[in-house]
Amino acid sequence: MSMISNIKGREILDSRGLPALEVDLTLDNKVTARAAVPSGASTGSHEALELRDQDAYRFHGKGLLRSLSHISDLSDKLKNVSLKTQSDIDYLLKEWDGTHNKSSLGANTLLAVSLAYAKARALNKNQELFESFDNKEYVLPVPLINILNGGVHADNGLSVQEFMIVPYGFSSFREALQAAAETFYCLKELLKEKGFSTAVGDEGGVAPSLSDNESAIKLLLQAIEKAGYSYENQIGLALDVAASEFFQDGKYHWEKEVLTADDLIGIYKGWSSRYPFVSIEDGLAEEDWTGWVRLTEILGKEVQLVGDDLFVTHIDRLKTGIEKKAANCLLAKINQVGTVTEAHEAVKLAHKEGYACCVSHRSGETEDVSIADLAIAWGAKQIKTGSVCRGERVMKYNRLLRIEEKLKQPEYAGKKAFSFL
Ligand code: 2PG
Ligand code: MG
Repeated sequence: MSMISNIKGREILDSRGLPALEVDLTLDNKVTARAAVPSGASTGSHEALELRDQDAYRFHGKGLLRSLSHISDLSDKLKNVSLKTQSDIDYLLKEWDGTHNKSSLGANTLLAVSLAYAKARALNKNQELFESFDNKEYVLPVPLINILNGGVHADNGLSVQEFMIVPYGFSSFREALQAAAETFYCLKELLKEKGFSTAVGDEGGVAPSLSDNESAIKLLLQAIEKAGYSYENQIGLALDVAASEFFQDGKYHWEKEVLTADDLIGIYKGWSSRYPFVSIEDGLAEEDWTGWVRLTEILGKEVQLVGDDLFVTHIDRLKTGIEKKAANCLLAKINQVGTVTEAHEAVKLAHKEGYACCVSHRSGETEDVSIADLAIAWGAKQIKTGSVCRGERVMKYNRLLRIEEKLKQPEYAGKKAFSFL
């Protein structure tokens, strides 16, 4: 592997207009790779630190000048250091940061460098990013497509953050995406007929002011039917409840009520028996381990239970979950932990322990489409990257279409992505 000759960072804007970090990493043979870092709105409190300047006079405190200065230091330190593998550079980044939550250099700073290096390594080997890892069994992931936004991604008052459709019953990614897009058009038509707004939220899903969460679920089912698909065996449903957002003083503040974990589990149980749910993410709060264990005992055999804020892509939190038997799927977000290697390690542990894995975007996204490649490279079989609307979301789907076209015998994960289907 050639050596790093320069790393140049810059502030760009993400899909919400907030500063995002981008770097161009150049090797001594002039190969250059560019990577950009996404950013969340409903962040788990155990996520690695996203370094922002907190200078109220620039970008309302969200500037990234401190990160840029760290990147310029890292560029100097990494020059002419001999690196062979991805973990070589990630180990150094982690060591130089030296904190448990990347609070000295910032997880965004580290990820910009780590991801750009991953892309440069692939380019240098004349490979696509998805080809540059050990796994050579390339399976196109099932997308969990957030076509109706609520929670902190919209201002419609719905407590559930993401209402997703999951087109698993198709033989290719292309067909699955087409079915999802057609369902999305039908959802918008239905909303228009009913006099609701079709304006979209942060992740490109519509964000109508509905009276309650269950109305949103019913609308999704109507849209699937109207588009001519079956919710019995083609398109399932998924939620990201993002329950930490409405957990206060040990209670869940849900649709004007104050509920216990058991009350919420009861609601999910009822919904799962009435509606075709395949996945529920962050159904309970990040600290409610007792609730999570019960939720998993009660629903874990019939529905995928995804830990996002619960695990924050951190191997230690995942280990705790495995020991306690909490959740059965890891949501993998590279910026939650700060390096490609650490996120990959978490995915490997999840797979080893029989947990499913879904690679995920953030609500603040950029033109960087690496997660499409990583979902394939890591054998994740599932990807969550927003609606079939808004450029920064569809770019990831389009990347998957191109990869599918490039593969000789592309395989779509389909039902195999979910152990109970
Ligand atoms: C989530 C994500 C992505 P955010 O909670 O899963 O959909 O949202 O990036 O705002 O944390
Ligand atoms: Mg989430």
